[in-house]
Amino acid sequence: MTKALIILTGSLLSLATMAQKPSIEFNVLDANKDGLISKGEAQAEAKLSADFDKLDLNKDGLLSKAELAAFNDLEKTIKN
Ligand SMILES: [Ca+2]
Repeated sequence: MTKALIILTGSLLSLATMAQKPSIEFNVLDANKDGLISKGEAQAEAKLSADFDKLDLNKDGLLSKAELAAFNDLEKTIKN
């Protein structure tokens, strides 16, 4: 019984985590599915496009998943 409760609680927690998904979905932006967001792809999100150069930490003109995650973290920080 306790075990079932723990499993249930665990599922609820993962649901809660899923609800807090990143404000911007990497997979949605990555139109050509090459695993990187180009400047063109970033234009789908005005805010992301505006901050593109700031987020492109290694200045390769592309945003990696990690770089986008940094953007989403920043967004959360601003909201809180
Ligand atoms: Ca891409």
